Amino acid sequence: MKRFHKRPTLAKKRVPRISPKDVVKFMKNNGFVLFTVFAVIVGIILGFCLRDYQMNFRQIKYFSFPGELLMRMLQMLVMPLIISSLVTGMAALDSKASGKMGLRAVVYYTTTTVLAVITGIIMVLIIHPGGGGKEKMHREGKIEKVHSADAFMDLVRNMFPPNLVEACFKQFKTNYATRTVKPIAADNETIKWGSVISNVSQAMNLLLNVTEEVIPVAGAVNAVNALGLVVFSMGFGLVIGNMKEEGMAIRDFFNCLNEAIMQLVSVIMWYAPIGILFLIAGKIVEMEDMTVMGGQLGMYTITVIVGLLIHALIVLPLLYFAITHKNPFVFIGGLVQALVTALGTSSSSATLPITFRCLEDKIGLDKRITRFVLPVGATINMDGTALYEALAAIFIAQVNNFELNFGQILTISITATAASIGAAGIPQAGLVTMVIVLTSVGLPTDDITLIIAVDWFLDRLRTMTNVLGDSLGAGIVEHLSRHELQKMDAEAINSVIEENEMKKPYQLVCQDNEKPIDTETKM
Ligand code: 7O9
Repeated sequence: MKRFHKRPTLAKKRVPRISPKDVVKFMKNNGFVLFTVFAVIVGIILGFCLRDYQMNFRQIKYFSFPGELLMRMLQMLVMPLIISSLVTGMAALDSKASGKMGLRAVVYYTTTTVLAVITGIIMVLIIHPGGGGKEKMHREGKIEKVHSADAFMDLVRNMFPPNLVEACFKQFKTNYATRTVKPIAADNETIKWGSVISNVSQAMNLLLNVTEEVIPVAGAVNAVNALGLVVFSMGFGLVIGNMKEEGMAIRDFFNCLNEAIMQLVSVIMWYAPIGILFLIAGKIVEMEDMTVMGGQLGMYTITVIVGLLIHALIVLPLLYFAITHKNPFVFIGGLVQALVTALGTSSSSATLPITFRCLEDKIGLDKRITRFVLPVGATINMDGTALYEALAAIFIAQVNNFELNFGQILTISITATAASIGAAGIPQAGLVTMVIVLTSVGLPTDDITLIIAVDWFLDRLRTMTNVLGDSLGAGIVEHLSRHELQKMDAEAINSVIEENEMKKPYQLVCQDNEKPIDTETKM
C-alpha cells in the first residue's frame, strides 16, 4: 500500500543536471527496463547468430522452450485477471460514472481506430507497394472460405456463452456440412428415394438435379471466449456494485483475487526478460529464408511499418497531448516493458498483465480506470490490426491491378474497423477477418497467401501498436474522468467518516489503492 503511494509517477520526474549520482539513480529506477530492452537486443543478435547453425525443427522447439514458458505463465494469469479487474472495476463505479467513462472509452476506441485506418490507407496509396503484379510473388498457406454473416453471428453468439466454464476454453464457430437436396420430379412431385423409378426420363431427371447444399452447423474451437467473459464480468460487476452491503462479500473476494493475481504478475515480470529473449531469438532462428522479403513484399512490409510508426509515434501521442497537455513520450517511456512483451509474445491479451503493472505502478494511473478500461481495450481496441487490414486489402487490390473507387475504399475502411473491433469474438480471427474485408469489395481471398510470409513479423508490430493504443486510452479516459473520480473519493471519505461516527460494523476500504469506496454512495 505504502509502496504504491511512495512510488513517484514518471510525469513528475525531472533531471536538471546529469551527474554520476544521477546516473546511478537512473540505473536503480530503470535498471529493470534497461535489462528488458537489453534482452530484446541480445535475443535478436543470438537469433541471427544461431541461424548459421541450421538447427532442425526439434532443436528450435527446445531452444524456444523458455519463451514458451513465459507465454504460458502470462496466459495463465489473463483469465482471472480480466474477470477480477472487470468485476471490481465496474463495481467501484456507480452506474452513472461507469456509463460516462464507458462512453469516453468507446469514443476514444472508435476515433483512434478510424484514424489508424485512414493512416494505413493514405500510406498504401502514397507508397503504392503492389505495383508489379502478383505472378512472381511467393505464396504460403491456405485460405478457408468464410461467410461474413456467419462470422458476425458467431461474434454475437460468443458474447453470450451458454456455459461460463466452457467459455474459459472454447469459442463457438460455425462449421460447414453438405446436404443432398432432393430433386423435384418433372411433374413437380418430390421423388421418393427408394421407390422404383419407372421411366428413363425420371431417372435422368433425378441424376441431373441432385444438388449438394452447404449448410452451417454448430462447432467450436479451442480458444478462450474472451468476449463472453468480458460481457459477463461487466454485467456482474455492475450488478454487485449496485447491491450495496449485500454485494460486499463478493466485491471483497474479487478485489482480493485481483490483488493476488497482480502480485503473481510482479513475480513473473522478473522472468519476462529471459522469456522475451528466447521468444525473439527462437522466432528469428525459425523464420524462413528472408529473400521473400525482397521486392513488393518488402515494400509492403515497409509501408505497414511506416503506417504503424506514424500512428503510434505521431497520431496517438498528439491526441494524448491535445487532451491531457502532458508529455506523451514520458507516458510511453513508462510502458517500455509492456511494449517489449507485446513484441515478444505478439499477443495483446498475453501482454495485459504487464500492461496493468506498467500503468498502475510506473505511470500511476488510477486503478478504477485501468481495471475497467484495459481489458475492454484489449478486447475491442486494435488500432494496429485495423490499420493493417485496410492496408493489406488495398495492397491486394494493387497487385491484382484492381482499381478501387472511393465507395470501395470506404467499404474497406468500415469493414476493417468492424473486423478489428470484433476480432476477439470471431473464432480464428487472424485470417478470417482479412477474408471478410476482402470479400466486402470482391477481392480474391486466395491472395492473402501472398502476405502470410511476413505476417508473423508484422503481427508483433501491430500488437505493440494495439497495446500502446489501449494504454494511452486509459491515460486519456483517466484525465477526462478526473473530476468524477475526485468526487467519488470525497463522497467515499465522507461516508466512511459518517459510518465511523455511527459505529457501524461496515467500513469498506478498498485495500489496494486506499481510496475508500462506500456502498452508500452508489446511485
Ligand atoms: C494482438 F483481454 C482479454 F484477455 F480479455 C482478451 C483475451 C483474448 C482480449 C482479446 C483476446 C483475443 O482473443 N484477441 C484476439 C486478437 C483474437 C484473435 C485475433 C486478435 C488480433 O490480434 C492482433 C493482430 O493479429 O493484429 C494482435 N496479435 O493485438 O494480439
